[in-house]
Amino acid sequence: CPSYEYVTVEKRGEGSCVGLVTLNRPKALNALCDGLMKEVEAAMLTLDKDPGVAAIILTGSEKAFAAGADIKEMQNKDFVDCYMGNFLEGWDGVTKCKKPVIAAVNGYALGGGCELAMMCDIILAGEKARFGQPEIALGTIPGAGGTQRLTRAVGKSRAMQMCVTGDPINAQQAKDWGLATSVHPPDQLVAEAVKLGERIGQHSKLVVAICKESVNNAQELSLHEGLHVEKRLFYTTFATVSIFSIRTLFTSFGQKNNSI
Ligand code: CO8
Repeated sequence: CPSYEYVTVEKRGEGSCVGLVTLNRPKALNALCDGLMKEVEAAMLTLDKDPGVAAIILTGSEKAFAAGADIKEMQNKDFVDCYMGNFLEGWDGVTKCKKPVIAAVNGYALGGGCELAMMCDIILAGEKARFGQPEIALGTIPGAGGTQRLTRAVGKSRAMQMCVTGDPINAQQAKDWGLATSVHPPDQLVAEAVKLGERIGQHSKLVVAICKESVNNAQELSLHEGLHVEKRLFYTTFATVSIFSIRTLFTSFGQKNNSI
């Protein structure tokens, strides 16, 4: 792996099949500066291309997943800087991964930190996690999905309340509201995410990627279009090695082939 300043990259789990990207800017509570976001994209896409990796985890520290966009980097920008400089352009690298991305969120996930977690496919929360969109208190609004992905995840009334008050929710609320799938003790969170990644790794990488594409279409397409594309993607799986190996499994108890 290339060397990074703001993230660390490892492989964990059985057969090193789970990529782990850890935000590592502790003095600023993993505030998302431009350099960090570029490294997140590079690290995620490197793991996404690694044929041995089945799923990727994005995590931070026990105190902070990420405390938002870097306020110091943002504070002197004016409208022209933002508009002409395409501020936040390219900060959505996580969404370009074909493999499932699991956010393991301990501590603060605020502003851009909450938005970054929501760019992932599955969120697991540590017991002390706090999810919030506090931009309103800074005189701005969420700019990387906080009004959009959050609304799709928790519904309009809850998202509206979070965005217009700026008040965070805790891990249990995040789970109850469907933002996170489960809550774990902080020191076990990454291990739980690795287990989930290993579980995903028991299936065909190709079919998992197709499945992820189809689930994500539900966020983008009408039901009619989504069902149509789902059916087409379903048909494509009948052209894969995986389905042939399942046929073998049913006929001669052969091993399921998850290497493709
Ligand atoms: N930016 C820059 N530095 C930060 C940030 C931040 N967002 N958050 C914390 N820090 C720094 C502090 O300045 C401090 O540094 P120093 O010691 O040099 O002064 C260090 O981290 C520790 O912070 P605190 O002393 O404040 O730690 P506390 O434990 O007392 O408080 C909090 C923790 C509550 C998280 C507090 O730090 C805080 O409120 N931070 C700001 C949270 C916030 O408002 N975030 C939203 C930012 S706006 C935004 O994210 C716009 C979205 C843009 C899209 C991004 C797309 C991915």
